[in-house]
Amino acid sequence: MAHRQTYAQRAAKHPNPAAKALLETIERKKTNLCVSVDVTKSDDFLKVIDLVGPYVCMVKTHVDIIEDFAPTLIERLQELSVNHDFVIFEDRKFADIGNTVALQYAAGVHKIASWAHLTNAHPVPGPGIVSGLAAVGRPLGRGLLLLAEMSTKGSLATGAYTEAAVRMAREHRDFVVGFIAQRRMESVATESVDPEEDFLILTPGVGLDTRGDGMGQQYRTPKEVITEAGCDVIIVGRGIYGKGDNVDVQAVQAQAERYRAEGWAAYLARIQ
Ligand code: 5FU
Repeated sequence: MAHRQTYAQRAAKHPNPAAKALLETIERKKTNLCVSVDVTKSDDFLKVIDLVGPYVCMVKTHVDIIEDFAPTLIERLQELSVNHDFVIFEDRKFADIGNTVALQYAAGVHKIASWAHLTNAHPVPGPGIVSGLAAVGRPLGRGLLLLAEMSTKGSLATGAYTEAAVRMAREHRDFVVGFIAQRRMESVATESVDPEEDFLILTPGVGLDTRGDGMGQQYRTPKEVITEAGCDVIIVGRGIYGKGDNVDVQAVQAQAERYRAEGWAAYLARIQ
């Protein structure tokens, strides 16, 4: 099973360029931490990313929440991605027909496909959503994650829905590189498992100091997520930067290093 191997072993074999780059970055920087930068002002966005950059393998964005968005923000983000050596994941959660998501991915204000190494989609419309996004993203060497589960209380993405998401991913392994999920998916929908398949499991809902946010979010620790549930990347937002305004430089750096160290120790415990 993929999660018994090291990130380096998996990087060496992975056929998708974005997934390979992520696995290589994790190994090179010894971090499986992705920071989700959910702030609404460009200055705060760039400041938080610059502070957490040394500690992360990936930065996750919700670019549509930036109030003062301008195309130059993407240029700054790309510079930070190169300088700090991290992969960019736009958490767009596409959920429409193939033709529409292809347009949303390629065009509009944000032109996500031109800069996000990874993005994600809800499987709810059926496989056409993957074909639509793949038509845009595959020629660019991008990768897609399907939302097989969510971290929130009362999520409907369970049981037969999660199984259908896994089957959909197995039919599009050239572009679908993994899942947003709370556990590994190898044991889900087991009728057609290729022993060579290596889906990355990226997991939000991670916090060390609290178990929820009063709006449905549920937090687990890096140990629960990486060691016990076998996931590959911890996604942490407010646990690192709080509300994201009045950024306290030392506090943000200290939290980023704290989550990095916890996530990496949890990985070492898993592969030993
Ligand atoms: F798909 C999901 C999910 O199931 N749970 C999530 O929390 C995505 N997320 C995202 O991770 C959510 O949109 C936030 O951007 C981030 C979690 O932020 P937090 O501040 O760590 O709760």
